[in-house]
Amino acid sequence: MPALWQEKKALFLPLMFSLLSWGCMALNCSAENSERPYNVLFIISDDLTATALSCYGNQVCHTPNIDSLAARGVRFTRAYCQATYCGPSRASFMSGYYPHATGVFGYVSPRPKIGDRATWAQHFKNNGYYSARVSKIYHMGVPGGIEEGADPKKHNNHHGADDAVSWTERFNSPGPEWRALGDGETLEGNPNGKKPVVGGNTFVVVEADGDDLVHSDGKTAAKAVDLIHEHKDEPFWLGVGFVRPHVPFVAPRSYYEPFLPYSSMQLPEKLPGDWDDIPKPGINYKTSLNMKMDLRRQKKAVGGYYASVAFMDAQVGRVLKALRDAKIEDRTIVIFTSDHGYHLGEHDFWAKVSLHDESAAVPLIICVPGKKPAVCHGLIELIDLYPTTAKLCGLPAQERLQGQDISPLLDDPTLEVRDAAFSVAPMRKAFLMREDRWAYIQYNENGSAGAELFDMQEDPLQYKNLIEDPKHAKTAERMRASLAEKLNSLRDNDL
Ligand SMILES: [Ca+2]
Repeated sequence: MPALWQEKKALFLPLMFSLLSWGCMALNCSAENSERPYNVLFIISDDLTATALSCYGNQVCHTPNIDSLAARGVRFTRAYCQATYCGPSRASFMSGYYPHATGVFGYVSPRPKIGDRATWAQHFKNNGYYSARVSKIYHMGVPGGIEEGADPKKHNNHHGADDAVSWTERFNSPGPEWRALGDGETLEGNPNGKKPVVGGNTFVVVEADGDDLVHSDGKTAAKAVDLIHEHKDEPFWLGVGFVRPHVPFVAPRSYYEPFLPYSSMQLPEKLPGDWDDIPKPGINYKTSLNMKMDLRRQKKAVGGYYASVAFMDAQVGRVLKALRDAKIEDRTIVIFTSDHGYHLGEHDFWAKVSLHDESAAVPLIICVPGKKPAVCHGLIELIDLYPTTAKLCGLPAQERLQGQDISPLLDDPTLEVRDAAFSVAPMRKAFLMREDRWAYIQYNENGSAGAELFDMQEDPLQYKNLIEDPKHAKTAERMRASLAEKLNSLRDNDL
């Protein structure tokens, strides 16, 4: 029966090919370097600020599982995202190009802009790896896309701004989000308390009934555990995307206990006149004022956020345990990060978009088997992850990529790979150049909507804008020039 043979051949040949190529790769690996790690486990949280993690110094929110990874890997204290909200940040580190190179500033896939060039996961797939994502790696609406996944009528529409060819397989993790059963409150835009619990990009806290598996992140961890066991004998690039602590702040009740009563939560210091030296577009899009959140609601927002972080940390623990159980910890590179940071009331700012450090910096831990644990204060960018992991795994280098191989920092954390980190907030037409000592933020490409300059040694919390200070005019001018040069250089690309 020719048709059946064709079908069998169609299945058989690629299988033979992949067995042969994996066999060759395994031989190469053992011949060249039997110690070479070759799996990549990329764990990314959504809207997570480093300041909420105990390994970054938070005394209230305990994150033992992420801390355990930090204790055996390299923890970066100055890693920056390339855009301060989901869509462009994720499109950037997955494609290997800056947002101003691709023009991807919104919530869309980078694919139309990069043609057939391989994304990060796809480069590994093209080199014989099993490549998969669980839940949100490229942009996916939270909570909308996560809820839609749970709705059988909308079941096919919930891949978000995903890129199908990046993956051998992909899996979504639908969840109830703000509709979860439990005690919920809308904190934002609800001064009289009459608004019900709502969806969308709104500050909502739900102390949920039931266990971890009710929620998207619980299901994501469970699926990742299964995939690790199923694919432990072949090289894999596995992306595990947790959606917490993105709003709504939803977690099982037990995760809230350390943060009750909410009145015990501490808010950042509020300085009178703090906004007086901030240009108008530098006032964040969400503030205590425009969200109409009084002190009680602000403290509950912090507690709700921390509970979501603690819940997400527990899911990270399940995934890390699977690596140990599958006995592949010694040949798997583990990366933990977030797509951008988050404000928790600093300057009365909330959420993302801002280019202050709380929002533009990200937590980043890279754990490579055989390398010593360390803390690295060097400036690096999320866009560096693609070329760095390709190098560590011995994959072909690609000149076109705009990130840098920062793997030397994993051997010597005192090295300096970058003079500055670069990030943008496209919806504010805002740019950040972050050097060791200085943070320079500019609004509009020509600076016509103002700028901020901070001495990060003297003023790490960024209270005193020095842009008008004649003593620092030269520094401001130098950084304005280096920003223009950076934009020029990244626009010079192969796209
Ligand atoms: Ca995000």
